[in-house]
Amino acid sequence: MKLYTVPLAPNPMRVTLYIAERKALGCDLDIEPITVNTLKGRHREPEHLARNSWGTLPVLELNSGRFITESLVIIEYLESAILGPSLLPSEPEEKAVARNLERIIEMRIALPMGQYVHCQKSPLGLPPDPEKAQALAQQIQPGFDYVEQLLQDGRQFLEGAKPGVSDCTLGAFLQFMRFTETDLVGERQALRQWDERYRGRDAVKTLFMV
Ligand SMILES: N[C@@H](CCC(=O)N[C@@H](CS)C(=O)NCC(=O)O)C(=O)O
Repeated sequence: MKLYTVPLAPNPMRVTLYIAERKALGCDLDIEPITVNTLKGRHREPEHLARNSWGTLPVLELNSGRFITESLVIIEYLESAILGPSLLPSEPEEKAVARNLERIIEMRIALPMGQYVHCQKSPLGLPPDPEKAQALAQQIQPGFDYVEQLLQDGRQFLEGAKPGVSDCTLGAFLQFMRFTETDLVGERQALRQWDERYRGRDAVKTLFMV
């Protein structure tokens, strides 16, 4: 399989983090990463549009030649296709709780965070929009409050004792926030400690650029 990706961008990064976590658990994931240079606009060129007409990254090319273009679906595909220790729980109720948390983080934090970064200091060169950035920064706060509350029971990672798919999503988007050299986490100590704990692990620490 091939993973078309780009460093720093958060959706590709959450898949990269997921792959690193599975490898750290001892799984043999035979996936070749291929960088598509978004700074040069390569994701908008016919070669990439043939893989994904939306022009976004990541894209997973399956051995059959088909393409999967949504990061969470890529992760779920790898969960079911690559046997061995995995990140999502197998028991249905636990799996639903883990997926539920991942969706909350994506919708309440990750989506506005992605827009926020592009309004502040877009790696794609989009024009800054400080007013919109300010509104997005406010929009993210309840999501951070939710995570801060969740961590109050002393859990090490977002879903419990082990890193899960939620950690990959939040970790990738906090890296993207750091790219703007801003900090929207504020006084939330549990979230701050989670961030340090997650980033300090061997599976993750060499992957982050900021
Ligand atoms: N829903 C998609 C979103 C992918 C996405 O928006 N990727 C960004 C990078 S984080 C991208 O390729 N942006 C380039 C563009 O839209 O031109 C997913 O989760 O994979």
